[in-house]
Amino acid sequence: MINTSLLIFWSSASNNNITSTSSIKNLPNLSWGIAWGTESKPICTSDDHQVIPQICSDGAGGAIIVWADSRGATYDIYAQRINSNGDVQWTSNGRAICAESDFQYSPQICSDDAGGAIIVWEDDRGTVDMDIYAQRVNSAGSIQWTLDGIEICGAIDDQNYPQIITDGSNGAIITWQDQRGTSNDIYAQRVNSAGSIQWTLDGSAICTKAATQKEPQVCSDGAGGAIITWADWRSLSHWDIYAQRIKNELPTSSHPADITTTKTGSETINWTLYDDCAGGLYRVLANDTSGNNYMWKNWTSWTNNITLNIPINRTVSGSFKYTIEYYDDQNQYGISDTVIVDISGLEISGYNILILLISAFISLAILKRKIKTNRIKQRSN
Ligand SMILES: [Ca+2]
Ligand SMILES: [Ca+2]
Ligand SMILES: [Ca+2]
Ligand SMILES: [Ca+2]
Repeated sequence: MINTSLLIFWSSASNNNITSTSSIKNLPNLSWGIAWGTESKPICTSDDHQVIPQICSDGAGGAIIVWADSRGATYDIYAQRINSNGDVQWTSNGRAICAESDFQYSPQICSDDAGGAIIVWEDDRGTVDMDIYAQRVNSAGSIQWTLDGIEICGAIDDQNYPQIITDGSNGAIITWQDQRGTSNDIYAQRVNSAGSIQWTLDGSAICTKAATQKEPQVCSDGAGGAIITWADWRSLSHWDIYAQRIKNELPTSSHPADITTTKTGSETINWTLYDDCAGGLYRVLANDTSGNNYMWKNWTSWTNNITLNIPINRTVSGSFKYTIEYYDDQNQYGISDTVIVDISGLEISGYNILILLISAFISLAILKRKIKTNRIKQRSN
């Protein structure tokens, strides 16, 4: 039997509280029906107003819900997690995601793909205009980034209407409408799992055409980037719809010069890897004297624009190829790079060692014999 429920949330005009119920569709041979009783489950019923609820899955059959909340002196952002029975999992009436003294509103939420969520909102703290802030909360309701959120965009004039999706690496891609220029435009920013912004400070411009661009929506492009669409007044006579993709750039590698060195040299292969985000993993393959590849350095993390200084295998002389393979934090591979290393120096093979040992043994025997002969001569004298 298929038992699927759809969680539906609304804010009631009569009391401005957050309420939920389950779906109401009846299909033959399917078990559809409300699961939590006709009264629905209370999520937050505290005094004052709770509005603009938004929801995402908690990845465990329940959900995380966020809303704007006027219980304090100004609107704040609160959230609550519920399990599959609709029972609240965190502090009664929700935990504060941002209770900063100024105005926070228009929250949006996406899963962090780890049982928690990333939440974004408009925020007018400290200035006369709106900015964009975000916070990550884990499955237990503990905030993960700076108290009251990190700044996603603090540019002049208003930034409004944020939207958010997961970036597939426990971070998020966020877009909003932005009035920093002469007209409303569309900007976007990526934030990683640790709360560090990944693109240009205050966001990458998605569309800065004349006239108004507003109300963006965003979805993943399936490769670490996003596709964003919005309403556009560029015709100056009617609203149109436009879209743009912001893509995850593939990582790239420097190409260090080939190296000619000796067994006692000290050079390293100084690859540097670059990416539009934080980095990823790399490995180095080398070939042995038979030309077969082997793993010289297993998968290791790399950081954007930090030189790697890979040591060289100096145990035998010859010409060897070292090849770096690498990918970024979205598992997108860059083009591998190869450096040729020529090593010179005296070979001490097993055969040579045997010859040396035999020579030493013979020399020692001859020496002993000479000493013995001398002693006999001395006695006979
Ligand atoms: Ca507030
Ligand atoms: Ca602003
Ligand atoms: Ca514009
Ligand atoms: Ca990248």
